[in-house]
Amino acid sequence: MKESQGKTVYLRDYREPDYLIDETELDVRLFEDHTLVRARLRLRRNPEGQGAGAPLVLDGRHLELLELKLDGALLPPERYEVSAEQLLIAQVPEIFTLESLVRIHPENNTTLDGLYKSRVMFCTQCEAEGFRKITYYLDRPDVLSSFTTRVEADKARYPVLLSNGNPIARGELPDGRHFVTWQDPFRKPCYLFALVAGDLQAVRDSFITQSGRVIELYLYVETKDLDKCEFAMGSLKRAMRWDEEVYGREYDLDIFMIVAVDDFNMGAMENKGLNIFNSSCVLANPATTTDFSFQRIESIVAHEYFHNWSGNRVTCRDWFQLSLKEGFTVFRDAEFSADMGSRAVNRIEDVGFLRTVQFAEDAGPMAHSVRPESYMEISNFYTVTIYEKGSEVVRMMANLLGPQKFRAATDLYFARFDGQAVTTEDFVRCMEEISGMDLTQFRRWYTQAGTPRLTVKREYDAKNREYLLTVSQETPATPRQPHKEPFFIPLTVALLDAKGKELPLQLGGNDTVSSSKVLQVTEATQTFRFTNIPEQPVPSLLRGFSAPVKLSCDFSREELMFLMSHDGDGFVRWEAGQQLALQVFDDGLAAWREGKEYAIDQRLVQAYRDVLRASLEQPDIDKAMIANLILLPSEAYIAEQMTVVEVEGIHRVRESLRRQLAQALLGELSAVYQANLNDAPYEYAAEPVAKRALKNTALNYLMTLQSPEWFAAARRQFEQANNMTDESAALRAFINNPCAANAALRDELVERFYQKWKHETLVVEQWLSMQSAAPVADNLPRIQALIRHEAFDLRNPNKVRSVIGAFCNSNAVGFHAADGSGYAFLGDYVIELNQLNPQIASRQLTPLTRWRRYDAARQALMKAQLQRIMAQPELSADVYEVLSKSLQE
Ligand code: B3K
Ligand code: ZN
Repeated sequence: MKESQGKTVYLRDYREPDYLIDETELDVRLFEDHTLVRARLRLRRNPEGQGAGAPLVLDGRHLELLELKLDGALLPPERYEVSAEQLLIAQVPEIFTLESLVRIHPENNTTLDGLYKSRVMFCTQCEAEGFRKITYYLDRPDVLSSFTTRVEADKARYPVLLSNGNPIARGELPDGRHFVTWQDPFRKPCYLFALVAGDLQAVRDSFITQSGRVIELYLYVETKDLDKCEFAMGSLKRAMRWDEEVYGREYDLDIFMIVAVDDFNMGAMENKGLNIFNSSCVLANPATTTDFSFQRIESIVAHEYFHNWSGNRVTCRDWFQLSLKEGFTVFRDAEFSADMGSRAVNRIEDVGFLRTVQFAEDAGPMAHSVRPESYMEISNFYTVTIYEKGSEVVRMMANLLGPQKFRAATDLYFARFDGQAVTTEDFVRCMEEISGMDLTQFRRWYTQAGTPRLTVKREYDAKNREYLLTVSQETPATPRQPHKEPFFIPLTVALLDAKGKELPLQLGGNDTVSSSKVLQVTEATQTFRFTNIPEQPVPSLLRGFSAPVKLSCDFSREELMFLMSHDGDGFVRWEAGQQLALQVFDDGLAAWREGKEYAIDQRLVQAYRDVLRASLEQPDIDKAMIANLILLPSEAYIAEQMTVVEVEGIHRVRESLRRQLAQALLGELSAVYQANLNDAPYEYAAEPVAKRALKNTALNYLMTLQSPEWFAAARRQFEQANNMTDESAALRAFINNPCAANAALRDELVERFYQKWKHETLVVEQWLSMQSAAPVADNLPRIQALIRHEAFDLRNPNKVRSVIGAFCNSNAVGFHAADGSGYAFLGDYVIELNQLNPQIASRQLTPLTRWRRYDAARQALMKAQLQRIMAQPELSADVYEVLSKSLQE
């Protein structure tokens, strides 16, 4: 165990910094076997700090201090103390210059945090606390400084030298070296610092802002990737325009740069003026990239760009406020994507993700509120709760305020806090000030963890023509929060008449009439009384997923079919289909438990048939929506509904439902497959994307039939596809529907795909993850073979995610094999990764932490792995925090 391990940081201990850093001058000299970093800091005592006498304590992690000067004079060793984590100088003047020289080793830095080497290039990742691995500093987001950075390196190997802001000097040096000096005119916290050095090519473009300024845009990549830049550049320009139009936000610097890096812990990083991207989140072309990845790239490029205002110009006071920038920025990128494509489908996909991944987090040992109270390792808090639930919280406020007031509130927020480091409270107060609403109770969304459960009971009073909705809420306990107060839940509802038309709604005589209402649920139980309701309606509840809650209402299957085909709200239509399928699934599971055959409820078949026919008969229908409507709930979502997850049952019953649907709907599915074939040149646009999605969903059903006809069709698609979406979908249809009859053909196609694409790293990552994620029992030997494959590299996070992450998170029957082999496999690699890259190790650990959800035998096996990892010497703080929280009684 390390010193820092097990130390908890609390929000309540927040103090202003004792010193401020007005100016930061860095001189970074890169060599193959070490790097020298000289930092000249203009410091002054913070009038808001502890006052005179406070020692100067700088963060600095495992730095080799070579020299330290205060106001130009060398400091003798007795004037300061150096530890593994800090540099302390007991006595310093009010205002002074501190100059340090340290030696670091990016060439050996496998954590990919701080300054490190990704194959042939140097790059940085400083958020949250990586800057302290580069130099001694006040590494906290509320210390904002002006940065000037000189980068020096060998010119032949590293012709391109980048940092934040504008280049102000460059020159040649002896021994084939050169330098470039960059100056960032905007004060920023050090987590937004970035540096890149490499043999990179630039794709250039420009953007004219709404006020007429010309911004130079650069996308830096290795030569091999020059053919994959066009799309991200287009996305960037669309995002820049959108932020001007929707939020009135214009870009501020004259240059905006993006760099693609192969080894990166997460998706991308919003460093000021110099975004660094995981190459998988920026590089794209039709031959190598799926529609899904195009969509993801567009949203991540936009997300990082949007941070320039929501994160960089207005930043976080401390890391407990992380959702201030992340929740808000996810909301911004989700709205951008909705505006660029199908709003309903985007919403369905986002909700699907939230409800499986975030709800599971909220129900597990790492549950935390959107503004957490404490952490051990901040890297563990870049979570779906901070990001996705945080975005839902912003969305609820945006909906409550309405578009004009929300825009006025964000204008106020950006104007008031520009150049400052602030809190989620500051954000909420802007919402309150502009709207005049009291958001006191609403703030519980920031402080209480856990997913509220809403139960809706309905009653029609024909005599008084009244319809009553009684809504109860209850939130289960989460670690360190045993008792929950009621949330303020905006519940959007409509009432449909027998024809599916929205009835005019009025809550009592004085209420204005409208076709849908936002019910303000604030108490444990509350009744809403709609007046003048002429007939027994079907309620359309939680429209647009108006709050991140679990909702239950005792709908009949006929009502769900009705909502699925009639509701005007895309989310409710999809959700009705999911609930209908869940009810049918439950029947199937009950039969499976008794060892009986289950014949599928024809109502589900009919509902899917109606949807498929509509797609054939109505040319203008949104086919992406159709593709979503005929998807059964995922295994993960079904598992979410169970107290004790029945791994085998879920898989078997769901597979049987898929097969029975395919048999019953063979005619419709084949017609849909044929109708959506397209040999036009590839285009990434709403309509062709939707057609591909629907066609490939149909193919995946049809492959369950195990018939030569569909093997041939999938093979044809594999061989003739002119784009990666169709090529990989055809291969996936084989991999995800394994059977003896096509095993040899599948293996042949898997190998052919690899041989064709082995020089395209991003395609190889997809190839690895397709095989690893396949929901197939007894698949571990294949996964182990992939780990030994030449394409695998434990030091590369994308490869780890593609094999270990895909297997443990997506193949439940494989990972949860009753003999515990899946758990031991993950245990082995977490132990190795703990040494190499603690952030990745702790992420990969997640599925083991959910042990409480499984049967006693699996619980014991999962816990045994957690304990085995816990017993390792030298556990990182990252892994230790997750282990200790998940083993707590
Ligand atoms: N802000 C970064 C995430 C940094 C993660 C540090 N462990 C990317 C983003 O959310 O845009
Ligand atoms: Zn972000």
